[in-house]
Amino acid sequence: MKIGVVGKPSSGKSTFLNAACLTDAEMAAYPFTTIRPNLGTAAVRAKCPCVELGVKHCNGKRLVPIAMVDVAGLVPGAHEGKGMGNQFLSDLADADVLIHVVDASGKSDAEGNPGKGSPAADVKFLEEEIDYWMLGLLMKNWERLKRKIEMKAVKAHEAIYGQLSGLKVSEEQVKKAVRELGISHRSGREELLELVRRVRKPIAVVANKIDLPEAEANLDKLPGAIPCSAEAELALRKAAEKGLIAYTPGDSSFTVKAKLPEKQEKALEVIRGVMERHGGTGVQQAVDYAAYKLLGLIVVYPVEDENKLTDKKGNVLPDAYLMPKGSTALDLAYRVHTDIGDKFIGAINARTKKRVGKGYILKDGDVIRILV
Ligand SMILES: Nc1nc2c(ncn2[C@@H]2O[C@H](COP(=O)(O)OP(=O)(O)OP(=O)(O)O)[C@@H](O)[C@H]2O)c(=O)[nH]1
Ligand SMILES: [Mg+2]
Repeated sequence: MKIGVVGKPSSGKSTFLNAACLTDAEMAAYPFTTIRPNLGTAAVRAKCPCVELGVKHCNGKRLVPIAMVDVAGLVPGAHEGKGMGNQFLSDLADADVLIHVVDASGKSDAEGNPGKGSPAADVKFLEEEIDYWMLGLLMKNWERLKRKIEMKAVKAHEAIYGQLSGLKVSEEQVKKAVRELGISHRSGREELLELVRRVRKPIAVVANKIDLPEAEANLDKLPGAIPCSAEAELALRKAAEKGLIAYTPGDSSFTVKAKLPEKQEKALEVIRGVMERHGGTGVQQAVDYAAYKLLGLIVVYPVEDENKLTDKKGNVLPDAYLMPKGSTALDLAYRVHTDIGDKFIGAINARTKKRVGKGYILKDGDVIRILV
């Protein structure tokens, strides 16, 4: 699973990535600081079953890894080659979900330069860029695909899914949209545009720079957006790494553990105020929202001993995997290793100690031993 971080230049994408992944991507107050994509590993919060099942692992707050990519800024017309053009749209191809980092302060224009911006317009243009990009991919081959559909060599949804499958769109959604829109070999640009709107990757909108009063004032223009200060989260995570504060990503507050210089103490108190107003910095909230609400993922814990809940070496609940809802015991086996999937003969639900078959639908928080 992978989260793509998108938005116009200078909206704070790389800061968001660094805050979520503790990476060292370059951040700066000028557009197109990022050109080549930055990769990191973020974490989704989960309730570790260790507490409930009485084994020692953590305090119940589990962080499950998820890949994240931060790409170059998008400007209106990117799909036609404006700004950095289309390249970074391909950098997003294998993302399952997007987090759109909007500069909610409205203090940068559409190209990311200091000036007047419209956060609401930013949300719209970004969606359009993604749609036109996907439309472009479809239109490029539409004449050929159309003929195949007309000759009944392939069904419309198969042809379209085949063309878009590299983008990690859902086959089910493509099928549903093709049916509902009545897409056939007679369909044209407008109908295909409506189709890509329906099947594109889900997008979580983040109202970034909420530490600035201008951003706070703009929140009502971004309905449904998650208020966020990537800069605050980054500062907290760095301070926590140095042992200066106690803070777990996603917490609504933090505690200071060391005597700090006055300037740093003041900066932290400003951050505390932002967190009090919004229930946290918003970075972890956005990652969790993308994973759980938009992708509907569940977390599953494979073990090799269903009684001690350990692997062979005695590590308690060693792994946690994010999986799509509806995944089966066999899917989990393949996720652990292709070999394990090939040799699968059954599984044991460690909570009930009952044996389950390959078709068993995994539940969030399941602890499973796979039998090979
Ligand atoms: N006040 C405030 N500034 C922020 C926040 N997040 C990022 N910034 C600032 O915004 C500027 C741009 O940040 P980047 O993370 O480089 O933005 P980007 O979207 O990756 O930019 P490009 O790579 O150029 O597209 C920097 O000066 C950051 O310090 C935030 O939450 N609050
Ligand atoms: Mg950047």
